[in-house]
Amino acid sequence: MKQQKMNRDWIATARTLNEALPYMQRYTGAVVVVKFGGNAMGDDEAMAEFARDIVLMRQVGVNPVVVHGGGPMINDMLKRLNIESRFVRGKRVTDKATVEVVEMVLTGLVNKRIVQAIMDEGGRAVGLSGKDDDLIVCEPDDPELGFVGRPIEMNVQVLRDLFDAGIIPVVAPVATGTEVTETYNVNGDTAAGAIAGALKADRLLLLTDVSGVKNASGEVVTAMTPEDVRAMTADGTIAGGMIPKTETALKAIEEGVRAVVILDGRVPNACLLELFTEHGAGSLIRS
Ligand code: X2W
Repeated sequence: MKQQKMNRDWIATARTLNEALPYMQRYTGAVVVVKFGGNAMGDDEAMAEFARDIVLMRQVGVNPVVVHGGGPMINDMLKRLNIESRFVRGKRVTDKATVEVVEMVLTGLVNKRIVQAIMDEGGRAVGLSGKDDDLIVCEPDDPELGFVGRPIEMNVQVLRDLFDAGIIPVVAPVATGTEVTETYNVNGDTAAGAIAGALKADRLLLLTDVSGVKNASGEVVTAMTPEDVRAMTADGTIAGGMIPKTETALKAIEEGVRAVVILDGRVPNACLLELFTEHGAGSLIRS
């Protein structure tokens, strides 16, 4: 009995690979920016699974870029250091002490955890922040937020150089300013959108902890246009934490990204489901 079941699973695996061929062909050479939010990062096993998906993408000829968040990890460290923190319109008010912790946690702990996970799955990953090779140059986003940056200049050649070398870039959303020694904390979605826009990526996948954009009856909308998003925002269907994500999506599409998908990163193999199966996952936004 057991033997038979295993045989059936192998056949299903072979069929899945067979059916994935047209999708793999479609995405050969494509640039896919994956925003991996702190809330979408699970335990070590989930991290390994995510890393495996990214390595598989690279293996079949996709150029993935991972842009990560780490809000919950920053919160933990600020708490340990007894530094109070608050958010205004979804962004962390960032003073000098906070920006130091943000840079340490994101470029240190979180970035290296993802790099290591990709290496452990047999890929090649290099971690960098927006400071490296001036990838992301910012100006202050809003005086009320302190050292929170809004990207004004992107230098993505370093990412193309890494693609050519077969290396997966893993980017922490910390940036440099126009003045020397400035450090900016950038919202992870904003950084991912700016990178995807500058690369004119084929896909921007925003991995989060919700299943997608929901309509008034609470069902996930699987495909929508920027006009649909604007209408759903105007009538209040899209609200709260979803707004920064849909705003990022609209801006990225304006800058030339072909499509943006907002999906649940906690679903196993969410990236593969989206790219390599007919099923797709989450909400796809495209003109
Ligand atoms: C974020 C950066 C990390 C982030 C922060 O300080 O939490 C701002 O709010 P998630 O996990 O994607 O939320 N920056 C300006 O975006 O993390």
